[in-house]
Amino acid sequence: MKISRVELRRIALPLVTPFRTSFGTSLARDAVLVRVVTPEAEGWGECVAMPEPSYSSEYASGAAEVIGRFLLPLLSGEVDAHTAEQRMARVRGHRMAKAALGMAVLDAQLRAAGMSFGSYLGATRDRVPAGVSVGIMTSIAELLDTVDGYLAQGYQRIKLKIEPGWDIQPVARVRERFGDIPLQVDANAAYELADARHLAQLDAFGLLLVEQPLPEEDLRGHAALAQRMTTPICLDESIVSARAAADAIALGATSVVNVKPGRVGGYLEARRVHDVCQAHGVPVWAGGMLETGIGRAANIALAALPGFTLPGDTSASDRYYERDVTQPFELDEGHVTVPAGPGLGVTPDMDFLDEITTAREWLEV
Ligand code: NPQ
Ligand code: MG
Repeated sequence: MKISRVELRRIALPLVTPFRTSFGTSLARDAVLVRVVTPEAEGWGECVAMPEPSYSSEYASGAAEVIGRFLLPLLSGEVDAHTAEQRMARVRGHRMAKAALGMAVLDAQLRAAGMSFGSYLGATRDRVPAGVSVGIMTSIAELLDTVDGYLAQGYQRIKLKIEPGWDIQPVARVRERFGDIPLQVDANAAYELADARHLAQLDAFGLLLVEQPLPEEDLRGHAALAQRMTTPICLDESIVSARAAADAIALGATSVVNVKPGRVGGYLEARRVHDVCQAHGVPVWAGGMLETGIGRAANIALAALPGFTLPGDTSASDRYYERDVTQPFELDEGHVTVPAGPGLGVTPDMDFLDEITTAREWLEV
């Protein structure tokens, strides 16, 4: 198909509550959306980059610039999701920018073909169990109330953000109050290998995994840490491609993998990460980047692939937003439903989208 033109939108969607991690606190989701217009259909993509380079080196304005200045010019003439990925490979890095544009191309292609994301990617289920990510809080009491609320809503797994000074106690108190619920932690790279003895105290709590305890580049450190604690290590920030997943597994740096299409350059590469992990018997789960219903729809479809055997951060829309850009994803007996319609299976409410748009730009290919 030929891309006629592309719209870049910057949106600001307030969060229902501040979301605090080891790298900062977010009060709203400030993101870039991509709309690809073709004669046959329109497609939507969501860029997961944060406004600042705090989770990874990419940031929203930079991604928008790379999409408009370097990626879109590569997509003239006949393209599809695969050829777009190949052409975009000439640009080094900028995986979240590539993922957003590639997702919009794939959505347009699939809507035109009348095929859902799930069918295209190889989903084997029509609903997936939903986990929830719980931020760092100002008190244990607030944390316990928050976890209580999510469990009451039916969430199948609790993930606690941790950092030095907020780690062992919160985990111990959640275990004490709620017993053996499925529980894991995410440090977002806040520790060093020297903290191994401290982190090994987590082994007493039967966690599913500890996510990205050390910095993104420290594969050797994660492999050494894995020898010093029994809780499985799960990498997130470090896994930037299927090759990175294979290397981390071979080095003993990870035994579970958090799959995020934005972090690895798109949904085609995310499926390759899944395939590589499955080939090594390594379970994967779908990570989250506080996506709106656009990115959420695609992640839920991906989470329905066979190797996704752990609940992901595919929470309901109302975990983050009072009102979503699309029809909201809701929890039904602890599960979210994989959209069955063509492409993403959801469409943005354009009036609401206009209300939350802070900037927009039409680009010709
Ligand atoms: C993670 N996500 O797994 C990321 C961290 C994260 C759900 O924990 C704005 C945009 C704020 C993306 C905060 C979850 C964010 C963000 C945290 C991603 O590491
Ligand atoms: Mg993480």
